[in-house]
Amino acid sequence: MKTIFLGLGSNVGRREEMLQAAIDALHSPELRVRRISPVYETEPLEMRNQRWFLNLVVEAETSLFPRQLLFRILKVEARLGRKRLGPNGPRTIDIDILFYGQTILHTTDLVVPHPRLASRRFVLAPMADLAPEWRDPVTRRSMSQLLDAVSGQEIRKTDFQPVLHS
Ligand code: PH2
Ligand code: MG
Ligand code: MG
Repeated sequence: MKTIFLGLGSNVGRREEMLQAAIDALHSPELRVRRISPVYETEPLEMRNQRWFLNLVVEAETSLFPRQLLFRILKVEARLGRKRLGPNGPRTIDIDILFYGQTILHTTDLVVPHPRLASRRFVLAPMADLAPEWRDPVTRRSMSQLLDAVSGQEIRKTDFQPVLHS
């Protein structure tokens, strides 16, 4: 079993319901969701004139290999009605693999850890809430160190907390 961290985001429709539905759909015998971070409302990065996102991170344990995990995620995204409107279009749900244990992986369809996580407060803040001492195997820095080094993106914690159904 590997410990993994997934980043979830939604900026279309009923964002809270999308996040809860995604967590419910991910949770399975091969992918046990263990913890859910606080939810942040976050200014869109790398895309202009869009609604703010709700973002969170989940910690899970999985017996799936990285590409199996990717295909599981793509299925869940499709089931929740994600339409791919270009790389930076608005999204009902986006699920990204942030970390797969301490594994570093570069293939044409999958790069882990997520290549842009070190510059994204919307990833680092919920990551640091769950696992401040977790180290990025690429930079060797902890989540709280990486979070301290980012600036510029507006985020705020919300009152919404998804639940973990067994
Ligand atoms: N996802 C992106 C690009 N920009 N900005 C925020 N605030 N939250 C996201 O989840 C996000 C983004 C690409 O997937
Ligand atoms: Mg993404
Ligand atoms: Mg994605």
